[in-house]
Amino acid sequence: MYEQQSHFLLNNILDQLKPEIRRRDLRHFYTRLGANFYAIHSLFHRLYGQREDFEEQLLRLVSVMAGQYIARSDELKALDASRERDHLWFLSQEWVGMALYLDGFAGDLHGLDERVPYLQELGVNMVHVMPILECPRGASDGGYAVNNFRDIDDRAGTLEDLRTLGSDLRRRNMLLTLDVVVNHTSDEHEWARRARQGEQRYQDYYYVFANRDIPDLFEQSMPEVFPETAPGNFTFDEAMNKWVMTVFNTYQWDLNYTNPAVFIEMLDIILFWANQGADILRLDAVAFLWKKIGTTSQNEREAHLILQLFKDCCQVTAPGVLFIAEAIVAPVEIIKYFGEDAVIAKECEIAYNATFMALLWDALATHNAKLLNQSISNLPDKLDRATWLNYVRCHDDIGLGFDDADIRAVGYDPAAHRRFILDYYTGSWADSPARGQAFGRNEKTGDARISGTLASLVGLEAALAAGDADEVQRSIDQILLLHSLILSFGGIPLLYYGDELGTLNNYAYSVDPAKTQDNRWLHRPAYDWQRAELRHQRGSVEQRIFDGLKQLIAVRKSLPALADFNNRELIDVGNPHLFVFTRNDLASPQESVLVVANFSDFPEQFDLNDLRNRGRFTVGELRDAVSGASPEQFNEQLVIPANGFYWLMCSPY
Ligand code: OTU
Repeated sequence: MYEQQSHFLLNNILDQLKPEIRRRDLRHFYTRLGANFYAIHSLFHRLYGQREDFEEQLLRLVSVMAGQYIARSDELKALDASRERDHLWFLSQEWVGMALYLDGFAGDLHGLDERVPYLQELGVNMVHVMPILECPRGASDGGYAVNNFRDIDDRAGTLEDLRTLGSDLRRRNMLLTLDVVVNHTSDEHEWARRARQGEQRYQDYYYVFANRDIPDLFEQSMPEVFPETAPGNFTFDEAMNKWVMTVFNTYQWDLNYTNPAVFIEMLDIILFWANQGADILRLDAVAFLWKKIGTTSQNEREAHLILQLFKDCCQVTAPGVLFIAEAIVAPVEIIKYFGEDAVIAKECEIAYNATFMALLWDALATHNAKLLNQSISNLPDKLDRATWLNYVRCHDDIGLGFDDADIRAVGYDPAAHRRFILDYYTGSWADSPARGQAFGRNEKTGDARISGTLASLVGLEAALAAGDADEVQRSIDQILLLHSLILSFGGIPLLYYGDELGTLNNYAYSVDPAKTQDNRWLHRPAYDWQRAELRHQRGSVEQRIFDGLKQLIAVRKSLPALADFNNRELIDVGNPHLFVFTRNDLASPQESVLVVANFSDFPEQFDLNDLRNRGRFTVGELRDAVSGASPEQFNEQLVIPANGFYWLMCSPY
């Protein structure tokens, strides 16, 4: 019954499309629309079906999809078609990403174009350029407060520059990732300005309230994202004389997705950026898309429906384009952003593996992999056509997002353990070489997160200051150890700009009034390209890190076992310092890889016989794929150096 209704509606809509749309050759569009319409209609109906103008809104939705399909270039349409044929393309081990701030890395889009060879030298072939849209001149949350979703900030360049960069990257078989900040706009966005001028239509784009009644109800259960600098979730706007919901900073107004006009506008914007040549769109803060009184207003069911609807619509207009879910939430919640009850991703194909990231930092601070092993073995398998974005650092703080039950299961008290991790990385723990700072400390909950660059967090800053060569070496070993894991775990590794050179904290941010309140700027470096040249100087810190990573990346690309087909198996070798797993090459099992990582400051060992006896492997002549050498052994004991790792070629039975 229902499908018939949706077919009837679709035919009606097609009849009503404007003649200029109908006249075009839309064959592929119609095929995909036909295939997806039942889902689109159902989702749109679940979200907005109670409205009288529902059908009118649905017509607008389809018109937007058709309009952007018409605007899509032939080159991108051809890419869509080839990716439909090879629809698991992004699971390949050949992809290696880097996230960067354009101004800090290269100044502007021209500069970035010139620096592409540098990225290629390292082996990076996916570039995530963080927000470059028009944004406020002062504080803009690093561009995550957007003034205009359809134009590049003039400090970064022009739309034309972006399209040039996009086609340059395509020519080099590299991918472009751009952000779409779907949850909020800046208070300078035209919608916000018109809301302020009293236009009801635009006040309805946001959550605007005449008094504190509803805000107070929300506040009873909503946590605070930036408790120190933007406490509470609402801001009083003088011009409107009303309260507006601002979950992040006071100048970031949350969009109201109960209004279908907002959904349609944002879909149009998503498709617009797909049409500018983005291969992947990072959807920012997706956990926050739906607000409900009495809840945390994160991970709500409707937030998932919105994402599914974005995906279904994008699949019609620009099916080659992937979504990254940026949902830095609890482990069991993150995985839902691939889409629940599905075999292949029906929301976002890629999700930040914030769980793994936080666990890596835990392992480093504790010198053991207990919580890492425990938590990863508890994670459900991801869907088939979906993959993780694995990272060590990004432009944000490190949140200690592990599960309390897992912490208890390995014998720690959750509160005390989190306090220890925080003390360790902020350097207040006696034995800690880390130089991080606490971010987002919440006096009410005792919660806090961590800022600082990878190099400063692992102790390179302290080691260089002390002139301690051993400690310098240890920091470098740890930088490579962490990367060896994000490069082998399964998923797309996302390096963070500056980490490949061991960039230390940038304290200069504190003199900039637009940044001084936000210590995440510690780890958002401005490149010193002179220093980057040191990567060519043998023995320099920069060379040791850069070449180490370059080697790891090259080896990753050569090992099909490292592609992401749910082909990972965790192995308990009975040594808590070690994190061990296999990556099975499904096509040629003898090319499988045994990944072994040692988080201890001392050499560690495990018994290879044990593995053999358990009938899991034939490990004959051992060879480390990274160094090409045979690892040290004493009888059957495999020896792993302090903070060392191996990618061993092996054959599981
Ligand atoms: C994202 O952050 C961005 O990555 C941040 O740079 C922005 O400040 C923020 O959105 C607002 O646009 O929303 O789903 O703990 O991890 O705010 C998680 C802080 C987010 C960030 C969190 C994150």
